[in-house]
Amino acid sequence: MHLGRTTLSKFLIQQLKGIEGASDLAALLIDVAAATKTISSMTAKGALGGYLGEVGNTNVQGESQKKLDVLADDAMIRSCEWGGLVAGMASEELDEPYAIPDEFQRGNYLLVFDPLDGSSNTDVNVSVGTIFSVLRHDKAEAPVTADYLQTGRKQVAAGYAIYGPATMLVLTVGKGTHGFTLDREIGNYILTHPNLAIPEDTNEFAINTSNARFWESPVHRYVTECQAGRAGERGRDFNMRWIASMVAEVHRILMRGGVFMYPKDTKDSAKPGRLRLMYEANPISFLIEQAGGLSTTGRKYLLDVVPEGLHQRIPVILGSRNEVARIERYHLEHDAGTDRPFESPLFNERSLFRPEARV
Ligand code: AFP
Repeated sequence: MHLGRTTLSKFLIQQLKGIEGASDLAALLIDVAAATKTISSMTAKGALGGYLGEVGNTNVQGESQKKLDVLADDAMIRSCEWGGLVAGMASEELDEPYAIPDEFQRGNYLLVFDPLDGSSNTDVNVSVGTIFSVLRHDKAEAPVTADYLQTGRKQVAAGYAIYGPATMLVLTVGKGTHGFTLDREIGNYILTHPNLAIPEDTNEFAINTSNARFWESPVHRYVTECQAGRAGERGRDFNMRWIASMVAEVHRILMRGGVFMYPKDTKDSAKPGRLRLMYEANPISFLIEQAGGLSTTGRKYLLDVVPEGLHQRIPVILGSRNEVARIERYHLEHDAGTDRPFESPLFNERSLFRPEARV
């Protein structure tokens, strides 16, 4: 692979050699990439394109739709519906799966996507992204919702585009996780980050700490230990980040390691987590595992979760292998009742708050 000269098309031809349906899958990923270029140009124009602000209604998630949510959803559908490659599509923005119009042939893939993740950030100019997942559909009949409910292990491809200072596409077809940067002058994605590998250890965690009162105790235990820094259990200082755009958090973790947590919490009993399994957690987990990281609900690998609904939410803890394994151990110890009574390390024998420690 020649960095700086390998285009997405060339890369896919080389990566997909010997994979069943290689040419159709490559063609589909090129169509997805084309949609992300359209979305990139819209997010880059911002207010100048009249793309900011709300549409004025809510989506199936009960969240207010941004104009860019709808435009990005439309870009993904228009780019991928005509090529005879997909049997159907499912989107965060659509209550039901999208049926391919009769005028177009159906193919053997299901495309599932969040057209604009982090869209609450669009009006404040923070990086957002498109997340996509590709599953197979080997039936002649048009897919029904149940055909989409496959575990994450069944994905044949997954990726995201991140619309940041640079627009990048990060994807996997099951042979590692690779990053491409959009060269706007030639309108092509160029391979710039082949074979991404997440460091096994990290000193950086990402979680929305305003939800701390809703967390389960294993999460409390982990975060409190990180906050205690070198005076506490972990004996080293940690850093925290929270961008409120999952794609941006995950991209940082793929680039330099870290842990991202949107865990199960008691904020809303109807929602075991905030993130959606089919078009956020599963594709991202595929990328993370292919880059040597771990992705878990806290109690099981995310890619092994059997979906129950198209818009199902799920707890997500992912990133650097050794830290995620520690957090999972804390969950298992909690469930087994073997975790020692949790005391804040700020007041233990090594704390800074001992009388003689006061200077
Ligand atoms: P939006 O797409 O509604 O902005 O939600 C983004 C997201 O699903 C994910 O990208 C973030 O990590 C998470 O929500 C942020 O959630 P909080 O707003 O609760 O921090």
